[in-house]
Amino acid sequence: MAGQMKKILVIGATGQIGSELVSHLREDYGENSVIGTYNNTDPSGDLLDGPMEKLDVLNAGRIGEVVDKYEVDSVFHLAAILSAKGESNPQLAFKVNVMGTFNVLEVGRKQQLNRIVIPSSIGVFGPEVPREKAPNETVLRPTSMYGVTKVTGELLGNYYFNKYGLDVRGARFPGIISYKTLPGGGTTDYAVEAFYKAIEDRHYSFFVREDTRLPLMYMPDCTRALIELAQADLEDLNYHADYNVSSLSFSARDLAEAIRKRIPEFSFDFQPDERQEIADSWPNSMDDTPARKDWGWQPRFGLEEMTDDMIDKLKEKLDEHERK
Ligand code: AKB
Repeated sequence: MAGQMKKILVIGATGQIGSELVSHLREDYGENSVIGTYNNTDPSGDLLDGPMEKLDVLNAGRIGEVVDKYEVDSVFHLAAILSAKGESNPQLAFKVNVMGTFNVLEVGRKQQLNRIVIPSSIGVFGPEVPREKAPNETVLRPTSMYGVTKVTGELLGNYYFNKYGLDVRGARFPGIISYKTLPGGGTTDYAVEAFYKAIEDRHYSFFVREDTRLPLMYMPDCTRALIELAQADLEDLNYHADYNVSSLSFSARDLAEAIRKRIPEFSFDFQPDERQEIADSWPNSMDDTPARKDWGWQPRFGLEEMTDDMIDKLKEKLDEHERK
């Protein structure tokens, strides 16, 4: 049932995670063995070092065609509408997230793919879940459409594994902090925007309260988690589409102070908007014991290391843009 990953399709390759995952996978598997797809955002930079295809996840036939063309055996399906954008257009979020995932799973079933990896999110949790160390196994009653679609994706993934033997894997990711590609339309976007604004404008108005504490993760840990989960032995996995993966947990004020320690002129305030309600429905931290036990998950970046690295790399990137 479980085969090796040799030809990998990354759907949503121009997004925040995809744009970094593709280069890591190409380092490991070879440039021509990792095919990226994009829809609304054209690819640029190192994404163009290997094959790229335009693809809409709502077009199942086209997914099948690309899988055939490159003899793909494994898929990372990253295309999704995030939580805040999903609340302003729940119908679109349902269509893209649920029907897109369904289409990918159906292609996986019909074309007998070896592996499908689909990130889930802390969005699956709702207000009833323990705020601290939300367990892997708990009631999933999210209050956002994004959460509804992510729970559906997990259930579908587990269903396809049990019913058809399709090797579907997924982890519940926290908010991801990164400097290469901006996230678009998430509730945890403040944790990325704060860095840009601190460097460019020296001021940031957080759109959440200062005591808002959420699970977060630095991108190098995120791409490593995805690859390690994908490479794990199937026999070791006690879960499939729904592993908690935990790393950082800090408040908006903690983040602001960590940035100010490195950029003393940085000033900030807190002006919560409608995204606060989504943030309040999510836990502060997750218990990821099953991921640690089953496939050896271990985060590497703490708040201090992440902040140092983020500021260095982002300054480099913004300087380079200015020079061009
Ligand atoms: C969002 O805020 O919607 C995402 C997520 C936590 O899944 N970053």
